[in-house]
Amino acid sequence: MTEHEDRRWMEYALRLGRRHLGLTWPNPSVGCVVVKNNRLVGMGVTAPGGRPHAEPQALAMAGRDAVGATAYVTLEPCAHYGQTPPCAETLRDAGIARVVIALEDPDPRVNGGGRAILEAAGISVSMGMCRGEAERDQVGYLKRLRNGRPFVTLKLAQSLDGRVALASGESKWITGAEARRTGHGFRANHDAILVGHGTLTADQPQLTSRLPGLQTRSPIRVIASSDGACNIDTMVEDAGPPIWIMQTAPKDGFRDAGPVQRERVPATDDGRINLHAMMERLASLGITRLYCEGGPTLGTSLLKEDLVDQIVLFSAPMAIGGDGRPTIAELGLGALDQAPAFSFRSHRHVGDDVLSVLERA
Ligand code: AOF
Ligand code: ZN
Repeated sequence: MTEHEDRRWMEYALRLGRRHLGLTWPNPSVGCVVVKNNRLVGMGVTAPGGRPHAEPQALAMAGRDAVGATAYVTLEPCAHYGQTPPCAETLRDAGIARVVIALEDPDPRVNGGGRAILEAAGISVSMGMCRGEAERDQVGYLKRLRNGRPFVTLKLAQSLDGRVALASGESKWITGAEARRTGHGFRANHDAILVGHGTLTADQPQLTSRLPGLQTRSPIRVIASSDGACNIDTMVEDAGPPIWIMQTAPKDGFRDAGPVQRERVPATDDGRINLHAMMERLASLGITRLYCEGGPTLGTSLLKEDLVDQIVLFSAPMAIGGDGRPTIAELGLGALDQAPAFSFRSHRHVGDDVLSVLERA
């Protein structure tokens, strides 16, 4: 197999893996393809809920064609006994001759162990094919393992002069329908969506993914409300995904209906939610990819706390003026070199608006 062919098959496996981003937490969404004589004989992606893993599914499809074949996996095959045997052993026992892996699995139960099982069986292993793309796809999984918090994407939708509403609060609509649809698409590949209590009260959003075909992909709905008070009646009624309320107030004393879970998190000195502690709690609950549509107050706090890894910025070709409400509130910077800095990763037109994706510099 030439390097060009290896790359092509790994890209195929990466595309498969991306399909279940947002559905497999706390597990990564891994893609696997089995190839024989440069022909695809099996493919799999980590199932919703995180199990079964990708490899046994791809091997089941390949059947006896797996003997002597090459497997392309976007993450090192696991080495531990869970509900099923380690994927590295399953690949070995299926007769796979060569395994191409994009990225080492830093899970302490794996961490080189999968590769070692394969090599001990005389299987040829290539590590690092398309590593950069695989890391990008696995940012949530990696962030939670390495930093104990989810990868945080902040969504902003604003006028060309950085405003989200008129002084009156009127904000419907600044960006157009296509931008809003694209925003819903982002919801679908995240594990959870976060809003502040202010946005919830102002907009009464459902926070679900309502794009055709993606209705079953709505993330957990997380609401940050330090005193725990929030009006979630419309959400409880829509039979959508669970609602988690992050609050500093005691959990008892609330009478909740439906799929509501309250989590008590530590407060800051001035009585607000300690956002670092909240992120740690979300990670311990399994969240790896968090999408914040939070509104200016929450977004500004996340920026201040350096908790924003990526921004998706929708900009509308409309001026609102300095009397409008700013996208980002006061940061109280004393010098420019203290400003949260990002680098542009991509731009594209969505309807009449522009979508920019920025990542933490
Ligand atoms: C693979 N293939 O498709 C995935 C892997 O709780 P368990 O037993 O499912 O194990 C979770 C761990 O398995 C997870 O932390 C990661 O190390 C690995 N995920 N491994 O071989 C897969 N999703
Ligand atoms: Zn596995």
